[in-house]
Amino acid sequence: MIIFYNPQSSASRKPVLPMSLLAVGAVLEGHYEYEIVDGNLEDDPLAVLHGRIQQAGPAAILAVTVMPGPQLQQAVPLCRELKRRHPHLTIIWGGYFPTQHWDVCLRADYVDYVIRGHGEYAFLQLLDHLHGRTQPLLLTAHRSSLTDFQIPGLAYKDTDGRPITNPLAPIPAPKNLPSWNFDRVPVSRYVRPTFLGSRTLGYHSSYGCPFFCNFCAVVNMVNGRWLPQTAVQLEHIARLYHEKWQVNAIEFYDNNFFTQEARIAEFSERIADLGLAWWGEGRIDTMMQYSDRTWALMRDAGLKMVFLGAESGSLDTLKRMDKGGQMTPEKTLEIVRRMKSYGIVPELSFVMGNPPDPEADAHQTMNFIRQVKQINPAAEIIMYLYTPVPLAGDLYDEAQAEGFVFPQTLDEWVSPAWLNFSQRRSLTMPWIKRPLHKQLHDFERVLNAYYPTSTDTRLTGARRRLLKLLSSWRYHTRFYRSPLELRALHRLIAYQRPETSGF
Ligand code: B12
Repeated sequence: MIIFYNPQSSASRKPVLPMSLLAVGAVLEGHYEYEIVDGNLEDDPLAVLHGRIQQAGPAAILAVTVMPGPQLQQAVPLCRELKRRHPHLTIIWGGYFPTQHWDVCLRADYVDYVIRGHGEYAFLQLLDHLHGRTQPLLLTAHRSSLTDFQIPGLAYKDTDGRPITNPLAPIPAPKNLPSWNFDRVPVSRYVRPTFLGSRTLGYHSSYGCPFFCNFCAVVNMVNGRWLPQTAVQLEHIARLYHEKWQVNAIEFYDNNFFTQEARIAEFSERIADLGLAWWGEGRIDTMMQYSDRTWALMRDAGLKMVFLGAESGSLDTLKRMDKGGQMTPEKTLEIVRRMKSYGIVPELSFVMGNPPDPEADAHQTMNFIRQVKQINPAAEIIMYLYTPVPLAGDLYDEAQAEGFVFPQTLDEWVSPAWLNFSQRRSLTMPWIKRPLHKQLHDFERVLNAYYPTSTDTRLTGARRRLLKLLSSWRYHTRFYRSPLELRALHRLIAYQRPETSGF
């Protein structure tokens, strides 16, 4: 029996469909018994898992998906305790965190295996191995040893307990993978109100991203590959969501939903009659190449907002990020203008405070953001601090040169300082000096007051006007320092940032 577990991501938000586990579970249908437990829906996940493991007996396998941040924070003590109570339990981790930090995970005695990258087939192969259903590829004296199997994407411990990883598997093509079995989760509990619509649900329709930006964790996962589902498959999902759960808005969580113009144009045509609102993530240079016809089709099919990695107002920084393609700050301004004419909101994310000169970098981008807002005040701005991922490239090299080292144990990863790091809120990165951090914070506060987000559905017109009025002098004089009055006002009206937590 395989018990999948999705650790709680955040107590303060309504949960997102556990897509990773639906995807991995789909390939087990008809081969293995499994169930999905979601920590976001349970009051006492430890008790629930303990009970299920007891029921499942000695062959129980606990398979956990782990993102950095709150999920890791919950997964560590939970897995440690479950292993203590059930020493024969096999615990397997997969997802973004273990993909990158597989060796640290395997050094913990409560993690037996790690599946790296898109794990559908690797997981199935590992299960076959653990259930004695595979033949070793090489016949050696140690027939049951994993070194005999070379399962791509598997990381495991050698006989001395040392972490070892096989190379990543090629990413599976989502269009050929079995469909998710929605009966495995209580879907209606994941339908939530957002600024897009009263009944919003998420989906993920492609794997990977064809770019190699060296601040992005996706590169470690897919190494520059991008494989989509077809427009017909996407239409099928949209109709299913609409008919079965009365969904009126879809968030496409793909790393790069808009990579292929033909797919998006066809999808837009196919779902135009549904009256859905939708959102996705894309690249500025890619979407600047879209024809006017495609932009009009997307608008008519209900596209409301696109999350775009603008990253920086400096061409030099973009180059150092290996942003690739044809990205320039001018392109960002062009797309902001173009989207305004279609009434589709650009949600621009920026990575602030990049080494080696974080001060200059941050100031240049702050000024750039002002230019963006001048062109299109509706543009949403999301600011992150640069947080390294273990990838070759200028930024990571420079971070290391400044004394940056990743934690070597899971306990250190879940310490408060590193949890902040994982959520891109860390104050402790060697190249970010406290005053710069404060300046960025202050700027964000003034900007959010002068241009209140459209994604907070509870912000009434009067509240928006009040925020704008009180922040106006600061914005115009660029006096951002210590905006205590705006902080108080934001608290009073419980201002909410867009989907992410920002700084
Ligand atoms: C949905 C999502 C969330 C949801 C939670 C999802 C959940 N599980 O409950 C929410 C919105 C809560 C969230 C939060 C955060 N997220 Co998030 N999230 C995503 C997102 C957009 C999609 C993940 C997904 O479901 N993909 C679809 C599935 C099918 O793919 P997958 O997850 O990669 O799963 C495959 C493999 O990873 C693997 N696999 C995964 N799990 C397992 C488990 C087992 C057992 C096995 C065998 C295999 C396996 O196989 C799967 C199938 O191929 C990704 C980006 C992306 N597009 O992938 C970011 C992403 C994972 N998030 C990220 C981050 C940083 C966060 C935060 C920690 C910080 C932040 N500020 O955003 C916060 C936490 C904040 C909080 N308070 O909780 C980063 C991770 C970066 C990194 N360095 O690793 C990502 C990559 C975004 C990014 N580009 O930076 N997130």
